Amino acid sequence: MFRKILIANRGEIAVRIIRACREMGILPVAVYSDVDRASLHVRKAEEAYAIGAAAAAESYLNIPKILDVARRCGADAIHPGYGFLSENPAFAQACSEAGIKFIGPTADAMRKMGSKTKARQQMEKAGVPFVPGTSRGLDSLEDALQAAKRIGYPVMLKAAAGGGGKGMRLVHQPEDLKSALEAARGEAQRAFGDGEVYLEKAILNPRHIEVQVLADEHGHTVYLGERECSIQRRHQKVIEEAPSPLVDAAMRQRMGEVAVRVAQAADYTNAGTVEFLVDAEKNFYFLEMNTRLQVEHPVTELVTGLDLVHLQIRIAAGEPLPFRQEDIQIRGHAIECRIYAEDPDNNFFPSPGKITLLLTPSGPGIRRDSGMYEGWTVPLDYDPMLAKLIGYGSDRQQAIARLTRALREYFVGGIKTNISLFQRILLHPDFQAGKLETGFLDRMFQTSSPAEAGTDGNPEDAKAAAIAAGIFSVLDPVASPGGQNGPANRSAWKKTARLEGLQ
Ligand code: MV4
Repeated sequence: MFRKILIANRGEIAVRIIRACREMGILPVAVYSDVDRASLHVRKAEEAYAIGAAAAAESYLNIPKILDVARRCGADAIHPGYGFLSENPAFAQACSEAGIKFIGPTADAMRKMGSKTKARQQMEKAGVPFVPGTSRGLDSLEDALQAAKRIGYPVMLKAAAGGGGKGMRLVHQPEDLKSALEAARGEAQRAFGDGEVYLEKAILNPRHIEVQVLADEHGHTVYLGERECSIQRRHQKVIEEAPSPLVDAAMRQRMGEVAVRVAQAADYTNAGTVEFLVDAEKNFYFLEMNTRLQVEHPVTELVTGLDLVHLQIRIAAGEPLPFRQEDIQIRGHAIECRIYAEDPDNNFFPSPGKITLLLTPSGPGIRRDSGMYEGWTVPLDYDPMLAKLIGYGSDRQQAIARLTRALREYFVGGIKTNISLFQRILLHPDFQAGKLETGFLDRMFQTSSPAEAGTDGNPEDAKAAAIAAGIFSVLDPVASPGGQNGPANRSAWKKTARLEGLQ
């Protein structure tokens, strides 16, 4: 087993990995950029090394600097977390050449899954269902027109080199294909340095359901159930849960077995996630494979009772999986909220700054994976995710009840956060009913502002409602929907009491 592991990351995931190291008696080593000197992961590590300026290219993406620290401190292995270098084959390769174990898949496995067209070619070989489309880049407009005609509109243009929606264009008719193809190519080139674009049949209003897989270095591959990740904003996941309200035991087994075939086709080892698009008829199609531990791994840990970071480290140390597929049980329900330093009342602009007060939730069924502490200053230089708040219960209703209770307890003073957004989502009737297709948030933002809710669009009523909402938000800032903790429906006696107090 490793004696010392370097964590090539920051924030909540670095803290998460440090915790696993401590529990396994492994010394955790942190690296940090100039603005992260006082951050939580540095404080919790056994040793910490400055690696450069705030810009990621000067620090968390700087392979030579990170490997130099690994050599100097005598690290046996490196855990990349997610983001940064976690899916960079050159980094995995460099670790291996330096004799330092990369805790993740091999560079080759990453390369097979990094290009979406290469991944689709792998899937064809493995007999995995994927969205009808082209398995190579489009050579010309003529090529695209013929492929789209064969597949049938609407079609989706996609960047071969990327994910996350960049370079993606939905095309409903042939006349629109030329401009969409040029736009997709340009965006892909700018985002990934590779303008290769391919084409798929568009799945309208899809669900995003992903399967966690785990493979050791002795040929054993298992799936650990699925996660529902359809509630996204601009291709960023906002809330994730396990199990998916849409998936029954039979579908879980079918998706799991396909996910295992995907991993085996790529000679995959360690933790990975196979993403699927699911249509209204519950058909599922391979979308892409993420060759890293994901942000939302805690919901899988809670419903399986497994620690995925422990297992990643054990697999990297050459141990066989300590269980078989039939030993894996899904029990209860877990829902995760990604807490961001951003202002939902100001177009979600980042809200960096000093955390002057931090009231954190706990109690039954609450897990908090956080990189924050009171007095810490949130830097502007990185992704604004501060923490993840996860509610676990014996069923979905209890998980929701615990999570909404915990969100009311959560207060971060000195900066804005999106905590109030989650109350609105979790209390939304469509969410409670499990109606989670990917357009959920767009619909919620369009229809649930106070001015429109319940006034069926009558302008005079809408104006009156807006004034009323404005008055309440001034008189009771904590309870206003945009406030940190204020669920839109703060109880009447609290509002009355506060109003009387003010008169
Ligand atoms: C699609 C699609 C519809 N049809 N592919 C979004 C980013 C990347 N993960 C793939 N995505 C999509 N691919 C076809 N053929 C719709 C989306 C999509 C989406 C998918 C899952 C969750 C949220 C989404 C939001 C917008 C678009």
